[in-house]
Amino acid sequence: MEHDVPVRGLEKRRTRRCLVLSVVAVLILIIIVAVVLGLTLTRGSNKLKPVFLDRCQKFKDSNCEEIWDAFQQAYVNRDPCQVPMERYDPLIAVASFKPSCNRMMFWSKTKDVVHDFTEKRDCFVTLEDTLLGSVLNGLTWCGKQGSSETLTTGCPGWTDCDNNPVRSFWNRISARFADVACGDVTAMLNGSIITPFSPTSIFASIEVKRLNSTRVRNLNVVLVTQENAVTNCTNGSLKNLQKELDEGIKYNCKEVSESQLKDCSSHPEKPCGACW
Ligand code: N1C
Repeated sequence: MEHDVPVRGLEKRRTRRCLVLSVVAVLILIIIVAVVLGLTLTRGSNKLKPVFLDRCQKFKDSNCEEIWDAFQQAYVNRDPCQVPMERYDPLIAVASFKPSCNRMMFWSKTKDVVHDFTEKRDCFVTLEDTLLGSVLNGLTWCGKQGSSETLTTGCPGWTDCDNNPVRSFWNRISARFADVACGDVTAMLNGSIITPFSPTSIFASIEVKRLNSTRVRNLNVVLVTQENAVTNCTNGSLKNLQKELDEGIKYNCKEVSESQLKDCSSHPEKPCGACW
């Protein structure tokens, strides 16, 4: 009996502590749920526009808001596997570019070597030097049905479905780049792989087919080789390339080692044509 009062006080304190702990636990749970929900609902949405505009504004006199609108109408509010390349036609119309005859550089499976070279020497123009190519280089985007958002995560990958927004974009602007090509055009292909002219590449499946002999005089292939080269200009796939070319376009192929290219990049005083 003597212990009755202190024991009851202890119990009360325990109950109060339990209550506080439960309230804190519930609050933490609510915060976690809210954060997770917030993250999933805004899953990388609307992050692309600022990058797009920022890169676009580096090109003088461009109407970047208009170009953005034309760009996003291609894929917004659509199933991300139902975006054929024609969806980008309006974009091409608002962001057209003037071709630089004799300076256009195509490539396949040599992305790093090509850009390393073209950045150091102001001789050739790749698609990534044009407004649309440079703005979207390295980015991923898609939309979803019933939403006006642009997502940058959870989008179909390059091979998940043919008509995905990123793949269709590169198909469409690569087609345009080849349509306007003129004079002598150059293509850097990879001499360290068995099939430098791969039928599934954009270069083979889109660009080469669209080079037109009324505008293009020569196609100069630069086959980039390494020490232990696995291919040379007699490679079978390059025979197919010649067959694919529009009659009247002259074909040329030269094996150039990567070290030769590097050497040339470090001597920008040499004339552009003197690298191979
Ligand atoms: O499929 P590819 O090469 O043959 O495409 C390269 C070819 C070039 O001549 C370019 O004009 O097509 C054009 N092009 C790009 O400019 C480009 N920039 C970035 C095609 N694809 C481009 N990318 C990305 O590289 C694209 O997202 C895709 O994943 C690769 C294609 O490279 P590849 O197979 O080496």
